[in-house]
Amino acid sequence: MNSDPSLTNPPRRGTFITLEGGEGAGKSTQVRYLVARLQARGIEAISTREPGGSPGAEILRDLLLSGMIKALGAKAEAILFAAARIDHIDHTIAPALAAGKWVVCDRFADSTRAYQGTLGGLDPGFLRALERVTVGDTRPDLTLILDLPPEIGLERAAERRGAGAPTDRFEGEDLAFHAALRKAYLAIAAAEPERCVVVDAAHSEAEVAQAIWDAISHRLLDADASAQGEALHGA
Ligand code: T5A
Repeated sequence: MNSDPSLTNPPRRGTFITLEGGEGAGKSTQVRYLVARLQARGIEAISTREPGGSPGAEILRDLLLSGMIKALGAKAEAILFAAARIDHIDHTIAPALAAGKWVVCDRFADSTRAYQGTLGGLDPGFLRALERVTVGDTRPDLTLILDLPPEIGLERAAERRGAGAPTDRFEGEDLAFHAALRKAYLAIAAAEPERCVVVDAAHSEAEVAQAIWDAISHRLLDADASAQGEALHGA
């Protein structure tokens, strides 16, 4: 009989973290900080993004951000974001979680809720149904919502893009849209406080990174350590 549990038990499911927020809130920057910090602790972690994150979804990303799909309307756009998400989950997220890794994802299903929900005034029932069939059990363990006045976020995004470069599909929407988007994210956080933490993104990169690390330590690492302690005591 095999007595080594590592040979008989499949690895524990990894941890799924998503970062959300409006344009230029600092998500990509913070994904890099976070993955580096997790890896420095010896945790196997990968970074990924939406739309995209797998070869098929990256093709859809180009299409979605080009603005070519805009004419089809918010409902069709939401369905295409969902199609990209299915490919991303199947080829990148689910395999990494099954291997016990941490997955840190720049945007996920809350972006569809916030952007397509705000932009198209879509029926919440339609968005919920779409999310259910797209995401299934692959729900984030923790979602960090980077909150920032849209004026600051758009300014940061414009600086990064450089003078004269064209805006992408959603950055080009008016300020009222970006203000409504911020409200939509805060409403998601208020509705699901067990999953979401709002992080004030108006501080320096290092300060935001520390706030994110504090949330992860509090919500995931401490909880994980005490669960392991309880398991040991119970053994
Ligand atoms: N979308 C996406 C939908 O509509 N529905 C969906 O379902 C999904 C998944 C994706 C677009 O698609 C939409 C939302 C988006 O519009 P994207 O190119 O991936 O587009 O762009 P975004 O996700 O919006 O990300 P951005 O690149 O605009 O912004 P980030 O990632 O939030 O910000 P980041 O880290 O690139 O930083 C922007 C600039 O600010 C600086 C950085 O150095 C950089 O120059 N910066 C800071 N400056 C000062 N203080 C800080 N704390 C800073 N942090 C970063």
